[in-house]
Amino acid sequence: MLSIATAQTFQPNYEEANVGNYRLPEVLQTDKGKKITTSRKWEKSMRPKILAKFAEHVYGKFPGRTKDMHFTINSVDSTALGGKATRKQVTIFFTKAADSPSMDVLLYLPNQVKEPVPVFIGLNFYGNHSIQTDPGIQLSERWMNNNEPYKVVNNRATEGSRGAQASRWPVEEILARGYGLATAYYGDLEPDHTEGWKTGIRTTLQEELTIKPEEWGAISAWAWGLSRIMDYLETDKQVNAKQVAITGHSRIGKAALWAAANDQRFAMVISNDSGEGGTALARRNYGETLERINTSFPHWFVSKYKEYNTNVDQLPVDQHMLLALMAPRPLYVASAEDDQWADPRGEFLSAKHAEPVYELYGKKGLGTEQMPAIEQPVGEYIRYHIRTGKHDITLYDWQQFLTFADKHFKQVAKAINQ
Ligand code: GTR
Repeated sequence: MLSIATAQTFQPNYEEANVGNYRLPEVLQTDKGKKITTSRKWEKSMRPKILAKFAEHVYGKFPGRTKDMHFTINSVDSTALGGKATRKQVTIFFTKAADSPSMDVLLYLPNQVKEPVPVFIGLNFYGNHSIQTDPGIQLSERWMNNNEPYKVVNNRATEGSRGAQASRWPVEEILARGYGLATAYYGDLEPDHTEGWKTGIRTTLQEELTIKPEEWGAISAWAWGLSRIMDYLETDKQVNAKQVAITGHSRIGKAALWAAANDQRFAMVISNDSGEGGTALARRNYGETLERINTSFPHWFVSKYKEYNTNVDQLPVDQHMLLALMAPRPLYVASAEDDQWADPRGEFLSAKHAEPVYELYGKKGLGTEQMPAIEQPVGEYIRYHIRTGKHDITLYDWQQFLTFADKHFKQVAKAINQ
């Protein structure tokens, strides 16, 4: 929760002229000043070091899967959404105990495609039932933030919560273009409040994962869950697990980036409005700052991150280095014009400064020094757009992501046309 002092005194800077000077850590230079010039050296020495720095200073550890993790398929309905989709609901149990911590995965697959399909994967904010009005989706019984318009009452979803966030999940569009969609409620992993860790996996799985709750933050716990969904997808014969695009909006976009940094099975990475602690450069004083995010959401990051509250220049990494960890995979960074809190320019620059690593693989990035005009996406392996409107994920955003996926996951179009 916000401390009253910070809430009253924090004045975000929205003037480009007042951003101040900063020097980013070099993504291709070792601590001893040596230049990295090949993708091999990047992978062997530099990449692991940067990843370890993000774990130590920002997000905390990212453990492997639990030994006894297993899946239960609860339902498969091939007549979902008027016959267009197969809806699968799968529970991932993390241990073999009767009361094992678990997460519920909802998977939609397009019925018109017979081959294994590429899949978009992303966590949701209000339960699987919130992404569609589909009455067949199991209603989440977990704790969630109260929300009047979404009919979340006493921290629980109600029947009226179905489809509450449907505008953020254009399922029919995704399916029509030949993709599947996998999602789970982020609160299955850790409820998003300062005490959430006490009931989330950072506590319930500490023995299985041999990790203490304070060794990772909520973002890392959510990211870990994304990898566990991937574990399931790898077992599903209707899914092309080599073509899974990880997506996420805002805080879940931060989690998606951290998951993809650790887990290179995600073949494409999409960050939507992820801002501070996501794609935006930490060193730019614009909109939300490192100090402010640590004050509002102390549970998201490890406590060491707070040491940089007032001296961000000392942080051994910046967010362009996180984006560089996505290379050579296609990466999409999306911003919104009215989401100045997330610092769209800082998101663009972060993508820009990740380019040298893509270049080591001969992959073209944004291909421009200038931030593009509104709704004029740019770039090849790193793509960027800024759309009109507020902090949100919209049909426009998804349409760009789908086109990006069509381009990089080429055989999709072929499969549909057969
Ligand atoms: C804001 C937070 C942002 C972003 C956003 C969200 O309040 O300051 O960093 O994560 O929440 O998740 O919608």
